[in-house]
Amino acid sequence: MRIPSSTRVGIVGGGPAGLLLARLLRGAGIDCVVLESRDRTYVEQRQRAGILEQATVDVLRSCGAAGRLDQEGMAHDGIELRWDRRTHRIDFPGLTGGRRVRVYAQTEVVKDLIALNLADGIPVAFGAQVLAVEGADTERPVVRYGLDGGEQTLTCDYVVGCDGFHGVTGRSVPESVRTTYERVYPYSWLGVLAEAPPSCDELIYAHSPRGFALHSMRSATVSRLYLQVPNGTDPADWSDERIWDELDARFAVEGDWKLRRGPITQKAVLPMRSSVTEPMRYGAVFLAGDAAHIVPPTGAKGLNLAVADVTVLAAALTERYAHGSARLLDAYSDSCLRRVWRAEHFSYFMTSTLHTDPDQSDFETRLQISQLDRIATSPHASAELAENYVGPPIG
Ligand code: FAS
Ligand code: PHB
Repeated sequence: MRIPSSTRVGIVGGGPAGLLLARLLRGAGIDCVVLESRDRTYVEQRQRAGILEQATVDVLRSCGAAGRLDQEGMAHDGIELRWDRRTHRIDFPGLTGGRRVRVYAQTEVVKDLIALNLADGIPVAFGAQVLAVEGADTERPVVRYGLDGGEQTLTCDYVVGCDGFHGVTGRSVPESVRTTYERVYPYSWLGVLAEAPPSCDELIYAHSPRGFALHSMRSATVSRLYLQVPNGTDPADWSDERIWDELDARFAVEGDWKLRRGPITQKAVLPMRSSVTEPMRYGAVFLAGDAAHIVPPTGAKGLNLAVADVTVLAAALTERYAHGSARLLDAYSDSCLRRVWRAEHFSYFMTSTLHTDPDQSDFETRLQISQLDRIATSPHASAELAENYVGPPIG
């Protein structure tokens, strides 16, 4: 595919944020280019999120990217919390006036967006390593990138950094105007993909003295599971049997529920971090998704926040080009950060309530148990969790 040397909006990163932004801009008749450093196969296979909020589903539908999601996505009306061999179900529709979530893997969202964008002729360059974004404080910022052994430039009206936590676009925001708020957690997640039918129709979030565990799924035959492990854990130290035995111990509950086992096909350790970079805009450069903020995956917010950011930004760019007004562009950072900080707090709440910090005191453990008891016995506490989990409308 020929990549032009100039465009209206240069998008750095071809993950969900960059790919969806490109699709929304194309729908508004705004030319853009996506520059992705990895190859297509790598981006499509990268195991990540699994839960889509209703607002995310609505946006994907609005731009014609929900065909397979509507066929294969699994609507979920609740989650189960487990602790102290007890269980409590959070009823999303009952507590939020009908809202629910869908299980549909990020890998599938990315595959759908790439196929649709390429079919519509949106320039998506794979193997394009962005080296720098220059002139952020000018009217014609330039993206410098390497492709096929040579160096190219892309001159833009605007550049949007959708290049994730380790991206380069954020560096074009001078340190003098940039503030990063961060918390690194004293544990990580060992995530596994197993050829085992889900052991429950819904997700199970389990608190245990041995550490947190999460039961999720990808289909009727594939389970997605996570367990809290020390930072620096090597996945190779965890045999299939050790993983299943540990999950069994952490999901233990009264009654005859049984964890269904099967061959584990993927194992990876991912660190847990909360991080927000403010502002999410500097001059002609905008940040969206993980390039601007990171949440621990306990609240299933990362992908959904990325979708919300680019939906707000696409509307702002549409107003700019259709009506010549920069009003929404000027409001982008503040309006996104309100949603971001709400999701940061919820993700921190779910993580600190459900995980067992190796250095925590017995007093802190009792506080966690008390919080879980409160959720189980108070419809207001359950509703607060449900509202945050299903997420607010976008805009
Ligand atoms: P992404 O990181 O997905 O995409 C950024 C893209 O930019 C990548 O494709 C990268 O290759 C590219 N890029 C980077 N630097 C570049 C450069 N210099 N030039 C060109 N391209 C460049 N969220 C959940 O809600 N639930 C989960 O269970 C969950 N699990 C996760 C597991 C892991 C291991 C990680 C890292 C994240 C997880 N997340 C989860 C969060 C995740 O889903 C992100 O929120 C989501 O990928 C955000 O999408 P993007 O902002 O597009 O960033
Ligand atoms: C997943 O299915 O990958 C998943 C679901 C919920 C989470 C985190 C990950 O909170």
